[in-house]
Amino acid sequence: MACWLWVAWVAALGSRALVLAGGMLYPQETPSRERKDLSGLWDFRADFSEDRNQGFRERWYQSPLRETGPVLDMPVPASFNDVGQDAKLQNFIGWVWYERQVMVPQSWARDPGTRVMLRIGSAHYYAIVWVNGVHVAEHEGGHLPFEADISRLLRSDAGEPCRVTVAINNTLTPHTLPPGQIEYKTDRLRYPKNYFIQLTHFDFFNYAGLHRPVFLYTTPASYIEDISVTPEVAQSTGLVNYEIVVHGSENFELDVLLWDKEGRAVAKGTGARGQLQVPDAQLWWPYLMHEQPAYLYSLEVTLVVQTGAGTVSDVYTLPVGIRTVTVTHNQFLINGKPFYFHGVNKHEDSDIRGKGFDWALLVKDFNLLRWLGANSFRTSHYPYAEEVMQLCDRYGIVVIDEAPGVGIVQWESFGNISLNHHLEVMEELVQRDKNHPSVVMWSVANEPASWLPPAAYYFKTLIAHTKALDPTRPVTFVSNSRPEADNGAPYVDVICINSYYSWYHDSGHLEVIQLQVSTTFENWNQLYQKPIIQSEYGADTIPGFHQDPPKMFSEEYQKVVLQQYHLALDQKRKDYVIGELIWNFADFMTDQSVMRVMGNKKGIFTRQRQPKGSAFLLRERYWRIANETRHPHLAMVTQCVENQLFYSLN
Ligand code: GCB
Repeated sequence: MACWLWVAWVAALGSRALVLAGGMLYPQETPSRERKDLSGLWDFRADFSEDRNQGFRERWYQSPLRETGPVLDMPVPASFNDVGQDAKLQNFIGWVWYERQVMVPQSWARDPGTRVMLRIGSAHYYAIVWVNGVHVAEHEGGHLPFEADISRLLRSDAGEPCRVTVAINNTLTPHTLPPGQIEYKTDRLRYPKNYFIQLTHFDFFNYAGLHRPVFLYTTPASYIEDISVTPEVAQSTGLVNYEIVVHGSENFELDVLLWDKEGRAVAKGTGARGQLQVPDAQLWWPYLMHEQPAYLYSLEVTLVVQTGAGTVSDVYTLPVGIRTVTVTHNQFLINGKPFYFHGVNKHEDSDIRGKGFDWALLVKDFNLLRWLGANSFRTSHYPYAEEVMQLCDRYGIVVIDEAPGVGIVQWESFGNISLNHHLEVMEELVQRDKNHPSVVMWSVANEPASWLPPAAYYFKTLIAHTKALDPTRPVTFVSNSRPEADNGAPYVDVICINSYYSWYHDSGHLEVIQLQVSTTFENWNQLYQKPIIQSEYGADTIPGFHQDPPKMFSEEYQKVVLQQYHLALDQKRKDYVIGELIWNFADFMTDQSVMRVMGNKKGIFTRQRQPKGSAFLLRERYWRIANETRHPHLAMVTQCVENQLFYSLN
């Protein structure tokens, strides 16, 4: 269970954030820190026993896993579901066991001045971790990192391999995020003994396993625990407010240096808190909004501590983008200029690796996004890997950072147990992602049953808490409710609405889309006067299916759905509609059902990242919208793209 503790209210009513105990800086190699990546093959076993508890009864963590029974080779990072040929493992619910033996450098184990951390990027859903048979960590939630200090354990077993055991349970309950429930089928005429299935209220496969890198890393015993950076802009001067938390010493010096891309030190400071001033700052601009988007400075923090043994230092370097975000009643401003989200919704999903992190896939996705002219995406429906967020910073792709609050539709998922967990998850998410300039808004949930009465208190509390954690970013949740019935909408800064006209409603009737989209926008606008994002729209499309006149599931139908939405969006986007995010970037896997043909096919790219016809349509649109900024450089780029389209069409 995550255990952030409040340590202080820092000016609760001011613009300063609540300060949380503990940091979650991404492990980095620096002059004072080393890192070991535990990616590769791990030993693995799923506990198929009737109660799934054999592993705990027999204490599989106490000796090497292969000594307690057969093991499989399991790649990390990856979901365990799709790498084998066994349907039972693919659909397994319960505890699985991962184990890896690793040799750590002697200096790590022997030097009392070295702190060694074990950090797990994501273990879906509930994880318990042992090192050499000793319990070191437990964590709830499949999409955020957690870590354990294992220095003392290594010291007592110096010279021995370090055995890391992780037990992971993918069971979802009404109080997990996302919620789910186990349904026991007791009719013995229809189901075998002890038969149960996992029900979920979301539309993606509940992949599980060690989904992201596992690292061992070191810091000195006194170390930089956390850095928080909040940028401001005053005319042409960039202001970088920083706050540094040091652990392990009361007696220290902190030096802070801000480097530009050319390697020039442009500002410096000392102490745990301060403001750096950068004259003529290069702002962090979104992709296609500026000829030099995504400008990143580097904030180098050096901690110096005097110990009995001499001087010890710790160094950490954080990429920093200077940009501001403001929301008015009808605009979303980045650096004071109106920003229009023309982007996508994604999933962490691909063949074989499921939700497992993969650099090649990630780079391909970013290349596709930029090809498309997409300037943004939403991390539907859970936080993505930290490496994804780093690339967003680097490429200028703007992010709506979503918590795993998807499928909150049952009454009991609005109670205090669920709410408390949701508050903790927001703390973990903000703690992890607060310094990314690409993150411009938090989304606390997707399509909750916000029409239920308890949703009012739930979202009021959740959104207020998120704003207290981060007063610099707007907060939303994504709704599929009617405006007058939505009990959470009063608390959001931006209205995000999903709709599937001519798909789930009026199926096949393309002619109603424009009217229905416009009416929906008007209704929301009349009630709230807040900016609106069309946060999902789309149609399932089987690549290679063609029908003219268009019919559902054909490539032509998907294109017309998009075109009809675009007509309505174009009427309102100069007014109060501030964005459009297609559902979905790529096809993705779901549970099996009569509604899904090998998963959800609403991607504009296939699951293998090949374009459907609609990808070209969207590309033409996104570049055209970007060009409306009339930046000469962009006009040129757009012209090239149009020529390219022309040539590829003729
Ligand atoms: C939605 C959900 C998304 C689904 C999509 C669909 O409203 O937010 O998770 O995948 O619709 O295709 O049904």
